[in-house]
Amino acid sequence: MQYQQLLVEEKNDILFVTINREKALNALNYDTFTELEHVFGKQYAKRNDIIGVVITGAGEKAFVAGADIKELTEMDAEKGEELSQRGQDIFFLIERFHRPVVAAVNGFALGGGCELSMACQMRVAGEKARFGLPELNLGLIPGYGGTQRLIQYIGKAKAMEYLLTSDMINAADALQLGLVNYVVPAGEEVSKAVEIIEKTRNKGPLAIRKAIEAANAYFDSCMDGYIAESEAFGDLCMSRDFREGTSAFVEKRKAEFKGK
Ligand code: DAK
Repeated sequence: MQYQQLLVEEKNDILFVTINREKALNALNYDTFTELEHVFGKQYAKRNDIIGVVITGAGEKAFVAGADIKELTEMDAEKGEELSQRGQDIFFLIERFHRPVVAAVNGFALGGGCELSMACQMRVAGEKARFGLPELNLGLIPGYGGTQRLIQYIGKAKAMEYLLTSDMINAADALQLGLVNYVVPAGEEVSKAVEIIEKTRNKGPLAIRKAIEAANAYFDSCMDGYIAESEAFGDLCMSRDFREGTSAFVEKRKAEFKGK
């Protein structure tokens, strides 16, 4: 697939995905969702050589200013539910990706943009970043997992406040609330995201995959996270990576993991 709405580049085993609709403040239209689905669900789903992904927005003003409001024409209940589920499924691909996905939030992250950032496993905010779920202003509610993930990150009391008032959350407050991992000077969001991903480079790839699966199981009502953790632990005990990791420790050398 030729990407029209995204810039997708690989550098030093890291994938950089930029939502590239600067004139519309990187609003997520239907085609952007299709391309994100292709990147995370097909093109890079089995690429074990990629050590992490950075998602950011083009320009200096916005990460993503929401779903493309101009595309949200009237729709019936069935179509609305279907589109919401489609968005949720695509964001699950990001949340469950086998390597860390870090959002480099370089400006407004509103509505679907805030939801996209929350589907990433970590968030680095620039000083000018603003998060918010303003859907109620449009007579809607967040439809791409926002009602669920905001509570997961900041707890129900503050999440209810931001959900019901549509107030924006500035970078300093986002850090204090636990919504973002770091706040950095504007322009340094991507390099900080890369720094985090680089710290995971030499870990066992299978262990990283299983850690992500087990952590996500905590939030999956169909799963028991403790059982998921034990199963993942058992699987890893059978891996060559586990034998390599323990042998390398005993032999006082650097482990060379093969992801097997
Ligand atoms: N969609 C489309 N275009 C947008 C946009 C958006 N979300 N946000 C900004 N733009 C466009 C503006 O229309 C403008 O385009 P032109 O007029 O120049 O053609 C350009 O980007 C620059 O924006 P502004 O001129 O407004 O820039 P300002 O600096 O004055 O203001 C702002 C920046 C971010 C405060 C403002 O643009 C703004 O309030 N934007 C809208 C924020 C927002 O409400 N986002 C949507 C949240 S609701 C659904 C599932 C989910 C959703 C909906 C349905 N279903 C399953 C059916 C989710 C919806 C949302 O995300």
